[in-house]
Amino acid sequence: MYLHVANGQVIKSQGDPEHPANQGKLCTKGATCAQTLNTPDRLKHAQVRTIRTESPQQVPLDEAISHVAQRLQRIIDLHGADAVAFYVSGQLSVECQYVVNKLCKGYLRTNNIDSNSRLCMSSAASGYKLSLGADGPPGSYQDFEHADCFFVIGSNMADCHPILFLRMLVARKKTGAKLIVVDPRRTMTAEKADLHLAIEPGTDLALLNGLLHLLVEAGHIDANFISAHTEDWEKLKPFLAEYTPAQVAEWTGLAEQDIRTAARWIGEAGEFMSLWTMGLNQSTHGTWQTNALCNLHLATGKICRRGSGPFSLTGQPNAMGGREVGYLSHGLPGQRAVTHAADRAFIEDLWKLPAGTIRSEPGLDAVSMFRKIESGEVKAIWIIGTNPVATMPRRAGVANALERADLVIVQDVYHPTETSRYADVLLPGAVWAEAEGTMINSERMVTLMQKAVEPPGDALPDWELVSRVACAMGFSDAFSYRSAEEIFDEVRQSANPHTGYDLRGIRYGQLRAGAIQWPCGPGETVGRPIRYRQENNLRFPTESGRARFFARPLLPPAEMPDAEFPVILTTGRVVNQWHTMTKTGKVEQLNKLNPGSFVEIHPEDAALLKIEEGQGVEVRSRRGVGIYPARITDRIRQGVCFVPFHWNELFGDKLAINEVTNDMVDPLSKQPEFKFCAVNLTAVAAVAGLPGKTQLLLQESTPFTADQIKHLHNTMAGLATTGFVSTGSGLGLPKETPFTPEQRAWMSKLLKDVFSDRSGTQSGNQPP
Ligand SMILES: Nc1nc2c(c(=O)[nH]1)N[C@H]1C(S)=C(S)[C@@H](COP(=O)(O)OP(=O)(O)OC[C@H]3O[C@@H](n4cnc5c(=O)[nH]c(N)nc54)[C@H](O)[C@@H]3O)O[C@H]1N2
Ligand SMILES: Nc1nc2c(c(=O)[nH]1)N[C@H]1C(S)=C(S)[C@@H](COP(=O)(O)OP(=O)(O)OC[C@H]3O[C@@H](n4cnc5c(=O)[nH]c(N)nc54)[C@H](O)[C@@H]3O)O[C@H]1N2
Ligand SMILES: [Mo]
Repeated sequence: MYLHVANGQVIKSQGDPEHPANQGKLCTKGATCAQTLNTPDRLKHAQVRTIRTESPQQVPLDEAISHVAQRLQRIIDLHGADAVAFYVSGQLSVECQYVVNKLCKGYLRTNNIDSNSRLCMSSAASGYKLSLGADGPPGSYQDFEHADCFFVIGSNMADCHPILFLRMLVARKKTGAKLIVVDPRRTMTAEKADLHLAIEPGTDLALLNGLLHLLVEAGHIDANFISAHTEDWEKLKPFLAEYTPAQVAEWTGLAEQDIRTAARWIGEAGEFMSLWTMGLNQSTHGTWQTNALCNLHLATGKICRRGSGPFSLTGQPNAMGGREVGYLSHGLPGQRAVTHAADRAFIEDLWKLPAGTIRSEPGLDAVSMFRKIESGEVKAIWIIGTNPVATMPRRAGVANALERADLVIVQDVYHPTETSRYADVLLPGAVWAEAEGTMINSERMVTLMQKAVEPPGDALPDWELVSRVACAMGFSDAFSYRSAEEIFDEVRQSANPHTGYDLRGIRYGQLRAGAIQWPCGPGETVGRPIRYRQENNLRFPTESGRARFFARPLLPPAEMPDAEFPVILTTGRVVNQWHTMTKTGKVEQLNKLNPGSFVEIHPEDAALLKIEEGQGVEVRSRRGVGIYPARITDRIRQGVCFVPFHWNELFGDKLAINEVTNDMVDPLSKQPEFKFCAVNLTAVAAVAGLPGKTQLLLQESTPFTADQIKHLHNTMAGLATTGFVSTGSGLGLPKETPFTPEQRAWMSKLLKDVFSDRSGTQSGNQPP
């Protein structure tokens, strides 16, 4: 991406036509990102508090750094290294992810570091590792132009990977490739499909096994590939018998004919590509779903060749880079694991540590980490580039944990966020446009983010904040990096011949001219688009060199609907907002397009529950409750409702859907089941989503007619701040709405009262 800079400020962003991933195209969020760099809530200075009931005060950065170093050291001295934990992000640079992992696992000697990838890609990662031997997709985006059939399952690409989706649509126009979309909702992605399978949530394993059953039956199996490159096929085959089309149709709620059509298209396709994201990963069987999907490719031999393969679409910009440098609790740089003696020895060497320094047990995964803080076993947490109070399941437990902790360090670029409100120390990070650093996408393309402008105030690149704390703790021999490039050169030394991970041929100098894909060995100038294959020799990075089949039976999600909680809740994203909206929530154009939260409900469910369009609906689970305006639509299955997770407490009361979600995890990947829990729905009178006081006043002393209130319900419920326009004196109702000037003035005053209250709590004047 190019940034246009004037007077030291980024004024406009523009796509880079040479970049291999997007060829110059930007989505709405990329196109407007310049507006998010310099906002009033930008965190420009460090803040510290030593007394819990007070709010943090601005201090010089050096003071904050030595404060962090001393307090961490004291907690380690008193309680041991495992009393400290790090929770980091797939939105940080490779260099920051690497340095924080090195500090934690190598120097503090605890493996308690995990990242928001745990909520995102960890089921794909564990699934790949079991099926193929190493993490990451085996192919590249250029496969799009060569596939004859796309199988998109549990992914709303049109909204969440819009540029890639466009690339797929363009490719399909040329190649005539078929598109099958498996999603319980008729999303924008499903709308473009040749075949939409509106599956009953949580039953994808039945479908995947059922498709393989049909592929076998039709003889669409590559026996040569199976015998040359895989193992355990014979164990899988008998297991498939149960997954007859009739049985699968019953389990999945799909038409038998549609299942047969999908199998035929996959079987008859010359090249077959499958794409998936959170609809499969965020499940208590996410790893198994990845295995079952890989089974389809291995059985048909449609993998590791141009146009074919299983392809998980990574969510965050650098979650791939983070997984590669081992920023999950079991990982080490170069796709290595703490559980492998040889991997530990290699990294101890690289980090110049005595043998036996790195601990061999995986540390705490994200969900366990916050539970252990809640129970008092872990005393300190350093959170970098993620907003767990809004994005972890069962968020009330996360908030409790942060209240309970002795020390909460939050390194962010904005304040307040839902999480920064709990911080004892706030460290000001620089955003990507203000620092150098690399990021790696789903197809292993390494891109150098180049510095366009200076960070504001005392803000520093994230890697530098971490390195400076490490130096203050006495590790200056290992952390006196002068640049991100120096760190990258260390990362390059972690190449792994076993998995093919190899950045040795990639240097900052070349990256300045353009992105490069790994594997790229010494002396090479371009990467390779297909992994595991050298000319005609295909070898998977498992011990035997063969990929593995796994028999993965259909099991129910952790919490099934019952009489008390009869409806399935699934959660996810909208096209113009990003996660907790710390950036997109500030862009007027985006807020106009996706102004507020909502709950999607099927018309028949709505009729049964007497819920009207726009009316407030209480979504309640065993854990908590949220209130959202109803969006009644047949895009969703009966018995299922959908709520986006973007709007949280900074935007109004009772908006945080993670108050409601379940924190049960996949036993292998430890990824939580955000896509399935049991809820009940009740119509409520209040205008959902508006701050509590607004709701109350609207009911009590309103100068509005019944029709006007309905209008307010329909247009503004759930919008909180973002549903209003800014007027000279604050927020107000848009001009084109049917209200008198007096009513508008009344509303403006109300909003002023409400939001001046809220900004008081937000800026940390009161303890959380
Ligand atoms: N606009 C936008 N784009 C984003 C992001 C964002 O916040 N906003 N975030 C990025 C990140 S980090 C990620 S991880 C990706 C996520 O990208 P996606 O995974 O595509 O997005 P989600 O909306 O979380 O979920 C995808 C779909 O899964 C479906 N689903 C739910 N339950 C099931 C099920 O049981 N089976 C199947 N087959 N499908 C199911 C949902 O209906 C939904 O349409 O998006 C990335 N891109
Ligand atoms: N219910 C439900 N919950 C979900 C999901 C779901 O589908 N449903 N999806 C899950 C998934 S896939 C993901 S990836 C997570 C995302 O969850 P989070 O990562 O918690 O969400 P973000 O809003 O992206 O948080 C990023 C934080 O980092 C800050 N930040 C941005 N840039 C920088 C930087 O350069 N440096 C620093 N230090 N900070 C920065 C932002 O201001 C923000 O506070 O949410 C998960 N939670
Ligand atoms: Mo994600």
